[in-house]
Amino acid sequence: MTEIQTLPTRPIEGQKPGTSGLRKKTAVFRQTPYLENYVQAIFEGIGGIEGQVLVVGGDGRYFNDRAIGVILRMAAAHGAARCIVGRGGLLSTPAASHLIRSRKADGGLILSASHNPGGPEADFGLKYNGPNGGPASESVTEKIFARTRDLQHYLIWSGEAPDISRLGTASLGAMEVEVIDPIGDYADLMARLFDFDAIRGLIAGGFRLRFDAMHAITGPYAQEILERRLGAPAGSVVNGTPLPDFGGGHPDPNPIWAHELMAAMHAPNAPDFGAASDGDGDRNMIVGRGCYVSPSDSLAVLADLAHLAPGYAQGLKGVARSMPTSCAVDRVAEAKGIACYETPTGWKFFGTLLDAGRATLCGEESAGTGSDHVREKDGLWAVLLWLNILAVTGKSVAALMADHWARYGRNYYSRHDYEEVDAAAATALIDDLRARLPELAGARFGALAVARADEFAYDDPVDGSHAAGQGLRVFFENGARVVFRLSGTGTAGATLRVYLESLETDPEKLHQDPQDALAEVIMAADAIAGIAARTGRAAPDVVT
Ligand code: VG1
Ligand code: CO
Repeated sequence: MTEIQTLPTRPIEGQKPGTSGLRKKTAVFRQTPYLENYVQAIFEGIGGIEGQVLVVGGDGRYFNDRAIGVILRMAAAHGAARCIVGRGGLLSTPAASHLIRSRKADGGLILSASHNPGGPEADFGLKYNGPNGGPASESVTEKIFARTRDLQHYLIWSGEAPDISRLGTASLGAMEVEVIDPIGDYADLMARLFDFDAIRGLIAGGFRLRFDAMHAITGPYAQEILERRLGAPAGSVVNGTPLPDFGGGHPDPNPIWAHELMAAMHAPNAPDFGAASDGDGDRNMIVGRGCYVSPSDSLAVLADLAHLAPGYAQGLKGVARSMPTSCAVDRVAEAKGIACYETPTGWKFFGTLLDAGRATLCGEESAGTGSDHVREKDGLWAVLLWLNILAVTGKSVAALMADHWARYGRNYYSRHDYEEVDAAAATALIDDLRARLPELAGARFGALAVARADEFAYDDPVDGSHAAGQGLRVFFENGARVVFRLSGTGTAGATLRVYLESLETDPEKLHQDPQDALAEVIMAADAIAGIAARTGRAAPDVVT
């Protein structure tokens, strides 16, 4: 007989969500009751799910299918009315966000560790999104974490979860499981926002594009939208079949991990436009022929020209960027006379601004851009907005960038990551620097003098919530800036992120290599924080 089982459990240490949900080694998640505990804590933390409708899906990484089986059985045991699941358990993060909104669901569970590698030896993750389709706020996240520390039991339906490989509705106890096509609704939304005729015309005229899905979730979405609906030749989408281990790579769209695309875009017969997305489809990388576009610059260009797409023809209500993201978009907002908000890292901080209609476009330096069409960043959305802009202006990516810098100046920008650093050493680096912040003003590092230094904290202008400890900032007198923070998405050791920026307005100096343009800031960053000495690393592991 199938029934609701109440199984005893004990709190598990460290189930603390980071920047975007809980991420751990797959092996950890697979060890019963690790996943069960966390799902129980989510359901308790949000006040129960009796009678609720939930969206469930993930990026297809190893353990995605089995984890969904557990989630469905637990949702049934907790009295949910219905779970809407992407066929095969697949849903990109932006598509899941859209589905929560369009179906007026009460929330959703998204299974992903995003840009982290997947597979039995790699990473897994789970996060809860609320009824607005966005990541749970800090306060909800805190409640979930509090429940993980106090669990006595979890509820699970004893029967098997239904087959989710075919469309249709099945039942699990009193709960319905509705398996839907993960792509159609999302593709329709994109068709409403962008001028597909104009993009189709561009492509029909010989414009060549290459989209690298990095063996992750966006492959089928990109094939449907770019190839089938917009007419890009078959094969324009590469690495388009989602694999449980993403082909052994990091599904992280940056010049390091998407080097295959970078090589193709710098080859003699390069396509006109290249793009890539990450494991769960919310990030994007944009490359023109021989021209990489930094995510911060991409946000600024999109903010400047979004009105060329039908969905944004009315103009933007405002823009928002995470604090470490370059100030390029601020200059656009200033010119347009619209508000520009500066939030902590992580998409959860944009939700209130989008819900309140204060911001239309948001972005992060980590290759995340999005708008109020959903409550997550959206990789393919950014690609389509770029294509729409290119179709309307008839310019190349390189020409658009040159125009942008000529008008607004160029915020040279780079992020240096030191990965899997000893956690104690990384924490000590940050703690010691925090203690020295008050003395830094006036100090000189090479050619640079410090104007001021602080630790970023955020007061949400909509709900008044306060977020402290969001990164150490050092501002120099010439307008340059360096930011230090520790990653909240890693699963081993600590990752130190150093964000470097300087503004250049001299028309003669707009086309340098960012590492050269930032050389003084890079040296100052090391002198200020003692990176090499404390981490034992002579150079960063990843430079983007
Ligand atoms: C990183 C990025 C951050 C992004 C987060 C989730 O966080 O820096 O900008 O929002 O990943 O993106 P952290 O704490 O490691 O710096 V995703 O596409 O991994 O969900
Ligand atoms: Co992601």
